[in-house]
Amino acid sequence: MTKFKDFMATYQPQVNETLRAEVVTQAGPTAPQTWVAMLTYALLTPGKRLRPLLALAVIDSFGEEINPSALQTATALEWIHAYSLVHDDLPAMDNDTYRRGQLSVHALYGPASAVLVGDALQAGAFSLLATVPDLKADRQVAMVQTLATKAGARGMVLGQVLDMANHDTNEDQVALAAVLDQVYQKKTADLLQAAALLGGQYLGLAHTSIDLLGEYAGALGLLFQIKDDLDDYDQDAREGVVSLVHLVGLDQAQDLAQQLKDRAQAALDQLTQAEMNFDSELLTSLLAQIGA
Ligand code: GRG
Repeated sequence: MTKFKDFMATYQPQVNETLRAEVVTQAGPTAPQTWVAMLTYALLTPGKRLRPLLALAVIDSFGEEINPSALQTATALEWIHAYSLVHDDLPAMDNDTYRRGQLSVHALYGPASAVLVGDALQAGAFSLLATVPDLKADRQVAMVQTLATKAGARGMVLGQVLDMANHDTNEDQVALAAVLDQVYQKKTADLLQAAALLGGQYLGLAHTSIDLLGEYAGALGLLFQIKDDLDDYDQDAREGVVSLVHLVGLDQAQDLAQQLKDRAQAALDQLTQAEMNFDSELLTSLLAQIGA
């Protein structure tokens, strides 16, 4: 379990420094300071940086160096994640005043600015992938395509659409649980899956190995959400929030969590068989950390 914790402690500062520098580059030399400040605020508020760290962990697990190209690739995921949080907090969406323990972007700068910050962060993510230094163009294109698919109309944004529709539904428990499972897959797991896939595409791995990374991270992403629900079980009940765990019950949720752990571990085991250079220890440690 400590291996991924150590990895986080080592690379979180480098991820943050890369994010900070990229804002300045993307905004350009003539950008107003207030605009740079808004983008920096949205990206640099305290967070785990789990998505970039997962992409970096994949790269590290194949013995490759965490260099500026790897960091640029990985941080593109945080640009998408940050945009989704900024837009999710808007008055027209969840209307949250606080995010990551600080004022949300719309609460601090106003909703119109928050829309624009999210727009720029989303576009910026693709610019980062398309300009990764010293990376073959076919790998850049594959990464752009993957991130667009996982973040867009059939991925994370669809998760939000389904979630919004879900609030108005009168379905029974079983149907609701199925919808929520779909929401979790799209809203949470798809971007984590993109992180692992991007790591594999950055390395130029065979499709079969990239698929196994996707399998691992898809299960990890769902586990991440179910664990979050399990941790918040009592608080959600008090606040009237209906999570998947409430719908299926504690026992079944715990069974599901175990199945997801097993599925993720099986993907890592297959990858170990398929790839001589792959060391599964770091990704196993992340799985243990999320599943603890
Ligand atoms: C496109 C508007 C729009 C929304 C997309 C991602 C999303 C849907 C909304 C954000 C809110 C939310 C609760 C999403 C579920 C994913 C999730 C658990 C986000 C929190 O991720 P962490 O725990 O957060 O990694 P930090 O702050 O550590 O980065």
